[in-house]
Amino acid sequence: MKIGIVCYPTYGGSGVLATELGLGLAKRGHQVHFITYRQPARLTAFQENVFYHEVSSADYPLFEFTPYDTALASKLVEVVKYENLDLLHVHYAIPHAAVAYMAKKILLTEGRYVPTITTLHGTDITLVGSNQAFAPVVAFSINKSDGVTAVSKSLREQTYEYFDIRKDIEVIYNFIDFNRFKKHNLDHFKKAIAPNGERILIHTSNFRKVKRVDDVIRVFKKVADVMPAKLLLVGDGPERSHLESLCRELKICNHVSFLGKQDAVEELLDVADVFLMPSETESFGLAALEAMACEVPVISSDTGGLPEVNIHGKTGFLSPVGDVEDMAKNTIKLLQDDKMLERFRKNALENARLYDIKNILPQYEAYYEQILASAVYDD
Ligand code: GMT
Repeated sequence: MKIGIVCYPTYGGSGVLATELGLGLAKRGHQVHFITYRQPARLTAFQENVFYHEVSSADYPLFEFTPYDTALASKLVEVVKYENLDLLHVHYAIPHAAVAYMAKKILLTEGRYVPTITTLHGTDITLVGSNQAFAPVVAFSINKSDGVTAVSKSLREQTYEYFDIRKDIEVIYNFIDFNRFKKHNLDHFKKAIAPNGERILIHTSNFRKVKRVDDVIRVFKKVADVMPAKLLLVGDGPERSHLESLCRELKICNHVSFLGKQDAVEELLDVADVFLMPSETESFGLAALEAMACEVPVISSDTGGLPEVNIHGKTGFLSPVGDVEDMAKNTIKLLQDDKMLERFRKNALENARLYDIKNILPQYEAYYEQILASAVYDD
């Protein structure tokens, strides 16, 4: 099959997932064409069957904002036509679902029909998509996609709740590649970070408000008050300097390391005892799955799709959003009981195996086949 993949090329979960999906499909013999405004972060080396088409939008003094949507639609038309693509799979509805629809309509004027599939990732429905500034276009373009997938049951339900959707939404969960995310037992690394055997807590994200990294720091403070502990903060984003001030205010700077964006997240997860994800909303929580694959239990909020991934009392603990007290209590309970921690580590790995890329990729392939077989042009 020849598949066009459109996504955000950043370190964000939707871009990471779309890139890994494309690379995985290419390994299974499909021809994959990434169409993005920059080389995707995880598209780093040559791979057979993988092609990359950069969308460059012309600048002009009249434009305060460059018209990316128009440039992307034009590029999609070109790539579908000249690379003879069978389908377009766009990740994150805004603006990709609407742009794909526009490209589809343009191609139709030339007698060429290309089915489009939109994968909903989270904030394209919740925080951003439901905002009236975008909502009418989001609803329209989801209804005009030939196929729609969501990364959790919770996100599918939220989509039906927020919009008037007249399509079946298929749930295909996020996945993990165990060749990369697995326990390596990097003991020398652990000694460097926690020389006196301190417990290691970790959080990875893009440090936006929705991730509630303040809560990570406040939970850590409560844990560090009762046991020697270190906190690794991986990633970067708009909240960073505010978070640094919070650490100074709580007088915990010596125990907190801001590591910035890291490529080898799996090496840091390898040394961690607990992963913290107190997000305000989270459609799935790919970062939590990455932690679980490395045998790290998860202390998270109970929002969105997190209860589908992090099983309360088995792979970690869930608490209401913002309940720092409960999250700290659960973390301390787990870290004070070696046997429980070991059991939770094994459970986390076992649960993560359900999301092995080897299980999920065939679900996408089957869905592609289904859409190709049933797509009917609907004006
Ligand atoms: O976080 C976002 O705003 C968008 C998106 C991204 O690009 O990082 O993240 C979402 O997609 C991931 C991959 O499907 C999910 O694992 C994340 O849970 C989801 N983030 C939110 O829902 C906040």
